[in-house]
Amino acid sequence: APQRPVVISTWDSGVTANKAAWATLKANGRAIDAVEQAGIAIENEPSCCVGLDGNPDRDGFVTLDACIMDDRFNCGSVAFLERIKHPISVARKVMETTPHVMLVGSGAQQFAVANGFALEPAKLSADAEKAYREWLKKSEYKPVINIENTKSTPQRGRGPYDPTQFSPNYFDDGSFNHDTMGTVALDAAGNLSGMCTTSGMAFKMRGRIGDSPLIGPGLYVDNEVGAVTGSGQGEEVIRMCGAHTIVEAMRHGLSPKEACQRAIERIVKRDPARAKDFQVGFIAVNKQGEIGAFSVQKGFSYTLTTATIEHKVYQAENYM
Ligand code: SD4
Repeated sequence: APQRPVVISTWDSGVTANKAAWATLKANGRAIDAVEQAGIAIENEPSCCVGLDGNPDRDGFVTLDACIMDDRFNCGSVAFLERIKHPISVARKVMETTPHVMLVGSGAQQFAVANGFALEPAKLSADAEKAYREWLKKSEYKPVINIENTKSTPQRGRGPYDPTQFSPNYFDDGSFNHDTMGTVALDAAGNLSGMCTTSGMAFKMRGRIGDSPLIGPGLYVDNEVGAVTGSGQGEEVIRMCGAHTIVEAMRHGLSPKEACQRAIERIVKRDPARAKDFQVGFIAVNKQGEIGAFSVQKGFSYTLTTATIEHKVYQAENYM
């Protein structure tokens, strides 16, 4: 018999997300409501990594990306959104009250404010302020030689864009300072939904968005098959259309873990040498309530909650 309800979130901070989702799921609530609650909870969590407490872009501004998808291919997304506390709820509003899927930047902010979301002060959290000051030191003093012109985009006097500074989230000891939370859930009625919310890669170029607000790469839900989201270097996920690729692999018979593994292998295969320097991890749940995860590097964890498993954190298997 299918195991349901079930909810799985990226990382160990998935405990916060799953607790919020479970309150809805255990009361026979809908998966779409559960995953939105997961997003709200994690965007509220000052010790976490996403939402307005996250790290800023290289110009010092926090810019948020989020998306949500239900069991009927309805989806909503916001990207490059500033000064709004709950991008996941704005994404849901886009899904439910507009003819569009995605709003970005000032348009997304205008839509949020028109729908009653407060415009928060443009202020960094203490942790983000500290991290940004640290980053600025290196970015100012580290000379960058021989990078191609396309990557040398001077901005506000901070010198050329240094690609070696772009993945500061992955450390040599294998730990990973993530900034994205994704949740996928199967509810008691057997319907799937998912969400993803992020402040994006720390110290990204201004205006950059990753995979996390993109329906297809960062999140995909097909209610006949399964739901997938992930975390990590967004550019690598976008080019392989990660989440959708995994849903399709499950459609063709792979288990959630096998499907995640196959997508990770494809990402690594493109450039195995470069793959040593970035992290990507996926989580998946299928229509039967089976779950799986796989990542490039060690250190990717996920949190699982079912009727018998109470917010338990597991390490995903990995390629390296
Ligand atoms: C991005 N996927 O903006 C996000 C970053 C991330 O843990 O997942 N960090 O590319």
